Amino acid sequence: AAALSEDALKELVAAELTAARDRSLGLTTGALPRPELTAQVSPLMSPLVWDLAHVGNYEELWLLRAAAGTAPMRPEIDTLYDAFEHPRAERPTLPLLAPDDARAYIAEVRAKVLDSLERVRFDTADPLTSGGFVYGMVVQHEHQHDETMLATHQLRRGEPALLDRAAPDLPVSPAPADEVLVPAGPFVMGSSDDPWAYDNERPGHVVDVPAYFIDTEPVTNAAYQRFIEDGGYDERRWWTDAGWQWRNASGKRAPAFWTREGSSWVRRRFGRVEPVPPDEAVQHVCWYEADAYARWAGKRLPTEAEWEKAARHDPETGRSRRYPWGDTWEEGRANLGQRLLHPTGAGTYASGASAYGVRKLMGDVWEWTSSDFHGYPGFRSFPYKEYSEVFFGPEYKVLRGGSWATHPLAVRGSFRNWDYPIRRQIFSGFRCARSL
Ligand code: AVJ
Ligand code: FE
Repeated sequence: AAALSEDALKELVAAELTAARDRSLGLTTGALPRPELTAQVSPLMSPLVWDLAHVGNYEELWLLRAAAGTAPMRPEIDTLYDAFEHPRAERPTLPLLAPDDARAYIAEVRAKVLDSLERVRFDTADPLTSGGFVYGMVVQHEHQHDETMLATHQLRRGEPALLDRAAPDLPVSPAPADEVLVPAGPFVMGSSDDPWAYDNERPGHVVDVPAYFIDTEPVTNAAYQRFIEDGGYDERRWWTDAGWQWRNASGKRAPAFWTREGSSWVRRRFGRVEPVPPDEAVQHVCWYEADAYARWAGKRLPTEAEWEKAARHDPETGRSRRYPWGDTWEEGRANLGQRLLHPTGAGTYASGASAYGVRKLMGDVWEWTSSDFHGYPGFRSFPYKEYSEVFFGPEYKVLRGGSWATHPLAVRGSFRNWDYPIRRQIFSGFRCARSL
């Protein structure tokens, strides 16, 4: 992107804003019964119509008011869509814009944004517009909420509302080994010059990582079933104190959306019930489950640095890549972008392997790491504290790599996601590591 002229960048921005909007509208129209847009499916989630108007309000705040210097369009609604003023559980009780009004508002914002794009200068001296940063931030934000809306869709009951495409015929070649050794040594974690990087990915800094083994594939449903069948949920020694507490209080004994049917497992996925595919990466597990599984397997979760070194470090050049396979996004190397509504089977996407031969570090499932969410050394919040900084601390665990639901523009090797260790409505799985 560094080589693109300002005009070319603006064309890209306009096209990506449009693509993101098509996706958002696709998740809030179609076969979805209209009352469900304003209903609350779970206290964990916002009504879909909240996400929709929030995306437009965020766009107004950053691309119109901040970047283009325009006056507020509807200042009275700002508080409704401020994620910090109203927790998710409370949102259905707010006087939210009705679906048609919400769509009209976000369309009006968008028209003004596209109009203002010609006037706004991408000023290299202004970090907000330099390289189109704030536009990239808004595109990513919309895609992030689209993924959140997919989690809402997964939680809802009733007739299926999303079209599931047939699984493509992907080449399958099993990884040569179940795990690989990453030798001890330094690598560059994070980035100081990625134009799309959020503040929490910055600055790039050298981390010296002791040697470790890391799994070449995420843990599959079949492997996870062995943990269940082996009594993994009943064995205190595999669980941390907090994990055991969660296990007792929640009563959970399998990933979310799974139910036992005779001697096998079925899962509910976007309104359809189907056998659990043994080969797919397990998803909808919380951090405590991932952590307990890893101990049962005689391993542990990778740290964030271990995950990122396996994904990005190129031992030949000493550089960190943007993606496991190289510096540019390439279609077909990862299961990202909601092309499917599920992870793929083990052995796929060999072409997406990292320099160390580790597969599926991008896409399929978000991967829990053992790390708490903290700022890197030299962290400075930008452009606002509420994106990352207010979440730093021991309550949140970091997830890496994106899921099948994550748009390619909203993830890269340095991207950091985070959530509470009890959460499993997200598209979360994991892989294991162990020290040498
Ligand atoms: C990075 C996924 C944790 O959804 O809370 C959306 C992204 N930030 N709006 C979230 C986000 C502001 C964020 N996560
Ligand atoms: Fe948001």
